[in-house]
Amino acid sequence: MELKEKQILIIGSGISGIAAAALIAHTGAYLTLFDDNEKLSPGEVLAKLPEDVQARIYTGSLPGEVRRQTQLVIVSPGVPVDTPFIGEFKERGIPVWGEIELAYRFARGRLMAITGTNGKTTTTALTGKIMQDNQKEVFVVGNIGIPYTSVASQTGEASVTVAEISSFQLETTERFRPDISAVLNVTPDHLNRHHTMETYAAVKESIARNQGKDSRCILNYEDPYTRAMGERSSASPFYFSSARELETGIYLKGTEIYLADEGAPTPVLDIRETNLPGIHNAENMMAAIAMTHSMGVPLSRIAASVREFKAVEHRIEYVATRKGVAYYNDSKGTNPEAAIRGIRAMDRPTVLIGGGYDKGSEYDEWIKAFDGKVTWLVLLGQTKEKIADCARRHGFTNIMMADSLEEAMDISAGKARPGDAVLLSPACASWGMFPNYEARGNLFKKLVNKLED
Ligand code: UMA
Repeated sequence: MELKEKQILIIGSGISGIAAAALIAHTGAYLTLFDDNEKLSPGEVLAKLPEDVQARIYTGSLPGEVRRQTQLVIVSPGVPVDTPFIGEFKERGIPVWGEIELAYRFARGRLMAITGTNGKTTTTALTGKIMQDNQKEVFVVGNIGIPYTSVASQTGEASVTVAEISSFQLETTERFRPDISAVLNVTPDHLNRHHTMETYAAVKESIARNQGKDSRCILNYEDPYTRAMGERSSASPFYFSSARELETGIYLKGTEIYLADEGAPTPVLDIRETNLPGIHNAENMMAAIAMTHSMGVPLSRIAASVREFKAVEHRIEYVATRKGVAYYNDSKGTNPEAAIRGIRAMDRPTVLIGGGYDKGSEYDEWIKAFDGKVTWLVLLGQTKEKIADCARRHGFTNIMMADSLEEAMDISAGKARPGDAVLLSPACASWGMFPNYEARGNLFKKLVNKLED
């Protein structure tokens, strides 16, 4: 689509909206940037835009005249698309693209795209590392925190882009067609946005919708949703399994990962040689290995990169298991949005340690993301009363107060049952109690390692 002189409306002034505006700015299109948050002033949005980007800016509400002029809508991932506001554009036949679709139309080179309910950030980071170790121009983008639009114009024919794609982002794709895709698993999540599991799974499945049989979609054989996707996919399914040997595919046998792809099974690596503990991580590794192998990277080189890979410290970092309870350090979850990712990454009942320095954040969305998973909330720091009030307003009352991280750990270890997780993901900065989040995370890890097994 020729964008020159088109009236384009970008919705959302978070990192996606700003990057989308910067990408379109030089096409000769007329840009309008709208954010429905009435607490934001147009001046604050303007300050986020690069100096050479010209756009009309509206916050709170959008005048009818601007809506009527709009010829193309670009939505940020956080914008739900089944609302009357978006419906009005669709009824008039105005295309509504996500920021990912926009980036895809500008991008060059090969694209590897990963989705799934859990593990997609680790798999994307690992796939990115394997490719970066073996290829010159590799971009790692998407839900992982770097908008695809922010790199799209830098990509060339020789580039490889590794993209973490969320269900929010898939909802508004159209031509988006990865050269290789992966759907790691589908378990209940984001149901407030997608309403039913069927819709949510269908959105995930759409990652491979435009692929042909000449390209692969990597799928989890042990997940009923993703196994079924392979049976009807227009792409070539290639399965991974942590529970059985596959005739063709990649699987875990004991602690060894084997790949069987047109030939006898080849051992790739022993998961004990890696820094990624747990079966869920074996699955993430298998997906990354299958994807990079399908891109032509030799297995020995893939194995070397996987052995070197370290999960990002303090970011949903697995620390240890004590008395059947898995401890996770997400000290880098210093704001509610980051902490939402922390809690979403948990796949079991969780005792959550939160609270810290007051940055004036609102905690409603974080509390809503608890989604029945949080059994106890253990609070510390300046924000503890504010968070407790907010949690109670949302009907969550299993709250304990602590005066120090040491006390919070004692309480959490007492409340957690075997099979549970304890997660430090404070949604607040560490200041006032620690010099920085690293110090907070390091103390947490020290306390975990001191716990008796
Ligand atoms: N807004 C509107 N109208 C709406 C909704 C939001 O105007 O109907 C405005 C908000 O007021 C705010 C802005 O849009 O100013 C925020 O946009 P956004 O929520 O799309 O957030 P971005 O900053 O652009 O970040 C998004 C992803 N956010 C979400 O999907 C909610 C980031 O994933 C992603 O890293 C980033 O794009 C780059 O691709 C976050 C996430 O929580 C981390 N993802 C979910 C998850 O992992 O579970 C899906």
